[in-house]
Amino acid sequence: DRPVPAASTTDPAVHDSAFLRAARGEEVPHTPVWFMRQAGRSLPEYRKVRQGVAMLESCMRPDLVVEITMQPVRRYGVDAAIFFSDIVLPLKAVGVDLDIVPGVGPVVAKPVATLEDVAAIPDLTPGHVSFVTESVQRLVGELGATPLIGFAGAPFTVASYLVEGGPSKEHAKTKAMMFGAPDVWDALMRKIAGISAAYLQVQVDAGASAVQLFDSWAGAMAPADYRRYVMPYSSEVLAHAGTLGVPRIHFGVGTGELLGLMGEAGADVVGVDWRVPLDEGVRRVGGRVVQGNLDPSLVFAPTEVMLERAADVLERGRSAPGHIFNLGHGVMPSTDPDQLARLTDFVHEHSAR
Ligand code: 1CP
Repeated sequence: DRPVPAASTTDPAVHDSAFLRAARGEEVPHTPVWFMRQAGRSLPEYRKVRQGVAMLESCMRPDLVVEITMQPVRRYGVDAAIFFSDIVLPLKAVGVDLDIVPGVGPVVAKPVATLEDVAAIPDLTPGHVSFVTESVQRLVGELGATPLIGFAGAPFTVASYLVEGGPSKEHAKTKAMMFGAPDVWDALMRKIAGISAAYLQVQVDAGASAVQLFDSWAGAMAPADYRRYVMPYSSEVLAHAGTLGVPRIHFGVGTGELLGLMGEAGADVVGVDWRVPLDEGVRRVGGRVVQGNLDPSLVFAPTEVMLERAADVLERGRSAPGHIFNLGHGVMPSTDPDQLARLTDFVHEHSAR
């Protein structure tokens, strides 16, 4: 009793794409590949269209979202596009006072500390993000057979920005709330889970054919605390996404000890960073499909070294029911796009069945 598939996945070419076949654990003509943060500062064509346009403004302009999302698809021939946006965009859309500051990241004007602060954050309705609906619809038309991945931030990672007020290494205030004010924590995590679930649904309703939940900073948690304070809320988002009929990818950084739980949270595909050998990752996620996991720094090595390591990742990925090749985290801005072009071609050729 599979849920009703989204409109885009009823397009047979998209449905049978290597990316979606791999995500479902089916046979593939080659291992599909895409790169987290494939759009963005590593591309000269991105820097050009972003000139004079602030990050969040660019996310709200369908012409720019479509162009920027298409750029890496055109350049590399990757097997999937990822919607150009940011994990804090839905908060901005509902009215949270925040900005993405160049060279810093998301900065929140009034960090969240109390139940009143949480209550002041509105729930997300499709009307808040009509520009997302329009952008996704236009993109799906342009992408043809290439699937579009929609995404949202997982509650913990988004909460960290809201509570800390900006990027943080230690997440100390966030953990202080988690351990010291569990009622506020629960209210905040529920609020974000609702926003992220609604935001994913908007993207799938408009034509996205897979979703990725980014819990980039989940690796800051010990497993028992992850299970108690983080996992239930991510599960809520993933359960809702499960009703939409598209594969769900669950990703975090430094999550070696959490991979089993991240799979159990309700993911079809678990992203593995480069610190865990991919075949070991496959064991830890309990036979789920995996995504990853070349060290993003390897693009700075000589090409033959990078490709040798990519071959090793492909080999280890064969122990999974399905493997989607990716970097272990996002493309770094100083990456040479020609290296990613060579990497894409290599993955396609080396894995051709
Ligand atoms: O591949 C693509 O097209 C990238 C689209 C994308 C995605 C998936 C952007 C654009 N942001 C994100 C998600 C995101 N944003 C994550 C999860 C993914 C990850 O772990 O890399 C996180 C943690 C953020 C928060 C964020 N936004 C940061 C990190 C700050 C920190 O805490 O260290 C930063 C620097 C941003 C800004 C941002 N988002 C996206 C871009 C291209 C940029 C750079 C700003 C710019 O180009 O002006």
